[in-house]
Amino acid sequence: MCSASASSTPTVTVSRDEVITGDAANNVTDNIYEKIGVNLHHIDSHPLGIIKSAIYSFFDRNYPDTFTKFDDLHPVVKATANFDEVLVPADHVSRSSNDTYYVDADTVLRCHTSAHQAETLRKGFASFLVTGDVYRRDSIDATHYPVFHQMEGVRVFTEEEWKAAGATDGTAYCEQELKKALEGLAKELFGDVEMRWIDAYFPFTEPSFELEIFFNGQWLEVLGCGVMEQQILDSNGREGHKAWAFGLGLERLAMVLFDIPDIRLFWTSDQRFLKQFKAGALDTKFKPYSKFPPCFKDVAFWVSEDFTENNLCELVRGIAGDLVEEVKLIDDFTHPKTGKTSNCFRIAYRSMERSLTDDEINSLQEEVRAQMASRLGVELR
Ligand code: FA5
Ligand code: MG
Repeated sequence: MCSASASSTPTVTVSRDEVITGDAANNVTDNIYEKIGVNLHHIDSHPLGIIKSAIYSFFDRNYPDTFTKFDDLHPVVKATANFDEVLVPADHVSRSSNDTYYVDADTVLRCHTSAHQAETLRKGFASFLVTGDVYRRDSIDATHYPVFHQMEGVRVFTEEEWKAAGATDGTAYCEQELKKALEGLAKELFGDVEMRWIDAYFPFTEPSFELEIFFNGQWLEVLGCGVMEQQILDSNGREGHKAWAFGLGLERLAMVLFDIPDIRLFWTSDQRFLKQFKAGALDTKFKPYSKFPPCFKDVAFWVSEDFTENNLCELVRGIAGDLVEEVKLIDDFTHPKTGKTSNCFRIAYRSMERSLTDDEINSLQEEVRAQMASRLGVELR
């Protein structure tokens, strides 16, 4: 249940054929499939393993014997668990195949650890932490990656518990306890960093909040949270109880804690990165071992009806892998006469490990252009 394996060997437990099926709904690509079972958060000396342990120890110290920990629940889950059981509306964008990886029409790569809320409640756990890899079709930049890690936290209170604490309103009590826990965690991890609460919306909590931390000159969203919707508790064996819940982005927290400037670094096998981190050491500041210049390539085209930025990002990631640093829309206009829309995207290529040659970048870009025309059906300009 609470495995703390220090192994770095990928342990894929679902075969490629089970994940990359010929099902019409399947949109899992090879580079996504390869991430399943890697479980970076199981490696004690990896920044993700270090941050996971630090969060565990915060909760163990401040809430002794309260949270049950799960960190090996499989990322292939039923769409019902990922969406319906946490009340995601039938027409919510996150259900679209533009945003989520489908194995088949009923099965997805979880897009958040909230996929395990309902089943864990049904199993009888009242307070738990669920850590795991999550998968999203998303944009490309230094803080977004299609595979990342979350830790879900849930704490259920019985009516006796919140009344015994002197509260008159269970929801207000949960909100207060939630913010106390997360502010305590952030203070412990980061000390005196600038942070702020933002009102948010999630289908599974009300009220809902996000916490942002000031990092590298910008506000960085590190977690979402709120008071659990009553229906989730009532449907899963906790009638009339109250709960708070959060979902932390582990990469984002680790970036702030260790000064890691780019989310791709978590996946590198370069020892110049990995060697800088030690199990249990929270005071490491990452020292960049190289700063190779980025190379920018623009691509302009008339968009097709079903063109999306996520599809473009996945196509570029499929060709350039982790050599792509950012894909950014820099121009968007609609021709007044023809009504056709033109987009221009700027693609930044950069290796974290070495300098790239012009030839290498040009051939990547040529392949991107070719596949944009053949697979995305856009008209290059
Ligand atoms: C959720 O996933 C909610 N399930 C969180 C939650 C749980 C809310 C329980 C309420 C109760 P969101 O989509 O905002 O929310 O993602 C949560 C965190 O994951 C973000 O704050 C961010 O830290 C991280 N995150 C989101 N997308 C990416 C990405 N592409 N790459 C890296 N980190 C990401
Ligand atoms: Mg968010």
